[in-house]
Amino acid sequence: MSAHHGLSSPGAIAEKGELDVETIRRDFPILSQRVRHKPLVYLDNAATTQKPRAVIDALLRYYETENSNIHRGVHYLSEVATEKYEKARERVRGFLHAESTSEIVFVRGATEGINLVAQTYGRANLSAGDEVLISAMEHHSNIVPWQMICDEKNARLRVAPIGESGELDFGAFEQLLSPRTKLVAITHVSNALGTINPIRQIVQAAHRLHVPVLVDGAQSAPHLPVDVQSLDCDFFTFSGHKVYGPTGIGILYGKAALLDDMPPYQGGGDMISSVTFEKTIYNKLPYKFEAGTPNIAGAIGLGAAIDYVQAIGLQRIAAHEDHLLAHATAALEAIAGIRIIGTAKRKAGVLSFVFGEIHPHDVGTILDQEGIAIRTGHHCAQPVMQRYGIPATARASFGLYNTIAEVDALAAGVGLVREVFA
Ligand code: C6P
Repeated sequence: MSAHHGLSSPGAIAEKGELDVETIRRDFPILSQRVRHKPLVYLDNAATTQKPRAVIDALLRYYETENSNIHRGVHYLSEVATEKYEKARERVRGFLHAESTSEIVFVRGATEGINLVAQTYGRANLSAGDEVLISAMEHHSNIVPWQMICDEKNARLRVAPIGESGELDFGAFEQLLSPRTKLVAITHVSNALGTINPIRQIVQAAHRLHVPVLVDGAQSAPHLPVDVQSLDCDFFTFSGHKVYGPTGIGILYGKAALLDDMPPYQGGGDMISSVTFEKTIYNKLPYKFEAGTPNIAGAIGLGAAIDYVQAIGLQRIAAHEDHLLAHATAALEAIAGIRIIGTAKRKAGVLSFVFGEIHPHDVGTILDQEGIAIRTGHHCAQPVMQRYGIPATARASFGLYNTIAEVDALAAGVGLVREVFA
C-alpha cells in the first residue's frame, strides 16, 4: 500500500477552513503527469473524476488479497468479500443519510438507477393517459428511459420549462403536476448548466398530490451534502465514478416501502430466496434488485471514495468549488465574446460557455494543446442545447483538487483561442 493513502493526509483531515489543495493533489497520482508536454489541468470532472490513492489501493487490495464471490461461499475469502461489500453499502447509507441499508441498491451508475425505476416502478404503475414529469434540463439518462416506458404504456412525458438563466420555471412545473402525474424525475444539478434545483420544494409540491420523486444525483453527490431523508425524495441515484470512485458502480436509493412494492429489475442469482419451476420467491431488499454477481470491487472502491470525501467534508468541498466557480465565471466574463450558458443563482461546479462563432470543439482542441482538459459538445443534454439555440458548449467542471491557478490557466487558454481565431 502506498504512503499516500488519502485518509491520513493532512489535506484530507484538516479540521476546518480552506482545503489544503496541494496536499490533496498528492493523493491523486494521475494529476502529477504532464500531457502534451504541459502540466495536466483536469477540468472535466462532471464527466468523471480522478481517483485518490485510497481508492486505487482499495481496488488493488481487493484483487490481491480479498477477491471472492459474495453471499455464497462458506469459505474465508467469501466471508471477507461479503463483509467488505456490505460495509460499503453501510458507507453509502451514511453518505446519503438513508434510514436503512435495505434502501441502498448497488447498480452500474446513475443511468442504470433511472432505468431500474422506469422498468420496474414505471412498468408497474403507468397506464394509458398517465404522465411522467421531467424538466427541460435533464441529461439523456433522465429522458430516454421515460420515453421508452411511456411509449410502451401509452403514457405521456411532460417537460417543465427552464428560464433563460437555466433555472426551473417552478410555477410551470407546479401547473404540470396533476392527478395524471405518476412520477416526477428531475436532476439535482444540471450537468450542462450547473443549476442546482430546489429539490425539497419540488418534492413538497409533488407529494401534495402523492406523486413520488426520483432525483438524478449524478452531479450533486460529488458537490453537495445530500440527505435523502431531509430532501424526502423517494428515489435518488448517483454514479461512483463522479465521486472519486470507480466506474461501473453506482447507487439507487429508494424508500423501502416503494422498493418493496416494485417488481424486480432483472432475474438471476442472489435476487431470489427460493426457486422452483412452478414459483420463485424473491429475496428481501435490497438483494431483490441485485441479480447476478455484482461489481464487488467497484462497491468496495466506492466505499473507499466515500470515506475519502467524508474525511474532507462535503461542505468544505462545496465551498472550495464555489470559490473556483466564482473565480472562473469572473475570469471568463472578462473576455470579450464569451457567453456563459447557465447563469442560475444557485450553481455547482459547472461552467458552460460559447465563444462567439468559434466552435466549442475548436476551443477544446486548443485548450488540450495547453494540457487543459474540458468537455465540449452537447453533454448528453441535447434538449438543453436546443433551448439555447446552440449546437454545443465548452464546459469546464471543477473538483476538489482543482486550484485557482488552474482556473487562471483556463482563462489564459481561452485568451489563446481568441488569438488563434483573430
Ligand atoms: N454526465 C457528463 O459529462 P452515468 O453515465 O450513468 O455515470 O451518468 C449519467 C448521468 C446522469 N445524469 C446526469 C445529470 C449526468 O451528468 C450524467 C453523466 C456526464 O456530463 C457524462 S455524459
